[in-house]
Amino acid sequence: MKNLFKKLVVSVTLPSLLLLGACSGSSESTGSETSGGDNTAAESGIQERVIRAGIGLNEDHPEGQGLLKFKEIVEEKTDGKIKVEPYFSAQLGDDMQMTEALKAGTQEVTIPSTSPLVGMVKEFGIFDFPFIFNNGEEADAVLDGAVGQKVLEKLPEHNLVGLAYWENGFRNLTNSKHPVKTAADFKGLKIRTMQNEVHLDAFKALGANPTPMAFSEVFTALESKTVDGQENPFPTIESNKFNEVQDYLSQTNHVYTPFVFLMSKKFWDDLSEEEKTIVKDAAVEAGKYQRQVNREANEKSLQNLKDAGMNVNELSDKDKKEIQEIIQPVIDQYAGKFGKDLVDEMNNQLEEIRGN
Ligand code: TK8
Repeated sequence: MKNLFKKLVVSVTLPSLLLLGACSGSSESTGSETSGGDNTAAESGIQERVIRAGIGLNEDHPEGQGLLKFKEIVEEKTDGKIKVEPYFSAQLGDDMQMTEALKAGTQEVTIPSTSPLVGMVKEFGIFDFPFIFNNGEEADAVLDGAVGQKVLEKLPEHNLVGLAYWENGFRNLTNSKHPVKTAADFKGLKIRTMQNEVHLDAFKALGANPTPMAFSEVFTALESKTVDGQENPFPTIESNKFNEVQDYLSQTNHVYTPFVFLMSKKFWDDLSEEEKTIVKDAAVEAGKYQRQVNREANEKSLQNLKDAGMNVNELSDKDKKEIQEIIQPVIDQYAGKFGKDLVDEMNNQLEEIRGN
């Protein structure tokens, strides 16, 4: 009888205390604003749960390292009650397949490139504009600011919650035919791109012959010469050993790709406020770590690829400018499609950062 009474008291008072805390603003939850649902129950407590988290890249890649960091933080903060099971190298599927699994509630976390998600949330496409960011810090400011947040708010209607942006990084072209130094060098090259219309049209504008393809098929497509080339940041080229089937690496730095930390909304909605805060904060914190690791890995990977015998070249400012001019109409066209206001907001923020 005494125990039952105790239980009752606990179950009644704890949530109300939390509610009071939330109202007085003393327990500021960073997680609640991303829920997007009408799940307002301020439940507390941490339950035993398993988060199956899959990514397309390998464990040794900075994304893999970031995922391990997320696991470490979540398990530490929940005393091991919430377990994170990491799955690397597209074991659970490609970016799009895993995203579908999240929507269906059969997987809890994935951290895809934003680019193949543009078919679902078109606004992600504004980050696919070539040469839009000059460096990682500019990307951080836009992604972690109002613009990035506005795009994340489109996710709950697709049964997804976006908890943070991580970094895939600046992409560079590899191919098996010849060095790519000028706009003319792109002509006729069969290039694998992500499933993204901006990328496809940009390469088409340059006279290349782009083919969209899931990432896990890329190595084989390069090896069998189904395509001549592909483009990805240096750490991915190294981690996936594309140098074994590609001789030429051109430092095009043509576009920045964010990763977005996605959680199944079904799983998210079931979490208590306390759990939401832990999970969201861990995604952000692990993301900061991941960006740092990625930036350090970038230079190192470039050197390793040179040492491994790749023929590496840079682009002159003049050639870069010419390439930019050829691609600009593609950007202008898609700016209208993805939302002029959002694009203006991004550009204004970037101008401010650059002090123009
Ligand atoms: C990994 C992908 C990948 C991306 C691509 O899941 O597809 O080329 O850059 O690394 O997100």
